[in-house]
Amino acid sequence: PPTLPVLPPKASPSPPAPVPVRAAPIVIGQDRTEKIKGYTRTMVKTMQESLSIPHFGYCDEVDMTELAHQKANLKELAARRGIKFTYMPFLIKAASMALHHYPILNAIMDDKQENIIYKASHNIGIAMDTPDGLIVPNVKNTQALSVFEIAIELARLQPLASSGKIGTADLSGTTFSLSNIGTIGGTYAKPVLIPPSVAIGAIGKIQSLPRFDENGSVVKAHIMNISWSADHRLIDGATMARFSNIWKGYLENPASMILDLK
Ligand code: CAO
Repeated sequence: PPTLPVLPPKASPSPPAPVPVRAAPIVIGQDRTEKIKGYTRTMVKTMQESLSIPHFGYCDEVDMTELAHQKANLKELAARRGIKFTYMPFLIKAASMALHHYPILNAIMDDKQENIIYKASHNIGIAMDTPDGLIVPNVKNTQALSVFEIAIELARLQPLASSGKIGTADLSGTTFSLSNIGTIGGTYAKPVLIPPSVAIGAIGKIQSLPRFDENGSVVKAHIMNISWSADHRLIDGATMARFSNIWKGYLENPASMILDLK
């Protein structure tokens, strides 16, 4: 009897794309006045102050493929120690390590605009989206913390921020900031400085995109955009670009980060 052709096994269906989070529509039947308070009140004041600073922007893309390959492993290792692991601690540690090369980006100017104060602690502010609005607590002394210790500190700060219980100590003394808007979406942004610090970076969504490898072949890469803003009174574009290159280098080649870790 004729034999039936052997069909190739069916490829398992790819997982469905995540449904974008969409807030329930709020119908406002008539004008409503609401007192500006809480985190929004702070945002009004800080951003108003920020407006007096001449900002410039600098953007680049970072190939996160190596780190993306390590993510599952790192997540499992951290989970065994009871901590949820994301990219954030790496982004923060890489920034701190790059700040050692460009301490001017971790400096502030005194009120009279006569002196530059180079801050010894790398207190990296992290923009957090909470039910009550934007808040920027900082992870203190990141220059002395391991990537895992930064993850622990984020795990302490995040629930405090979401429940509106964050204290002044966690909010004050920011010397440099990162804002991971990519957790919500978007690629490039135009972040606004948090005075008196002189630089901030907005992290875009990591996307799977085609890129050329060193042999000229097209490969699937995990690409993340970074948008820096800096205070042009103290920082010039070349300094920002050189700092960004070091930060990017650590993230693209995590082994180089291990070499420089103290
Ligand atoms: N691109 C793609 N995926 C990302 C990502 C990015 N840029 N950043 C984080 N993710 C992933 C994480 O790895 C995690 O994935 P898994 O669940 O598979 O591990 C998931 O998204 C959720 O991450 P998270 O939000 O729980 O944690 P985080 O440490 O990455 O970020 C925080 C923490 C506080 C930065 C974030 O929750 C947040 O609030 N972001 C918004 C910041 C903001 O509002 N900025 C604007 C300020 S100006 O108005």
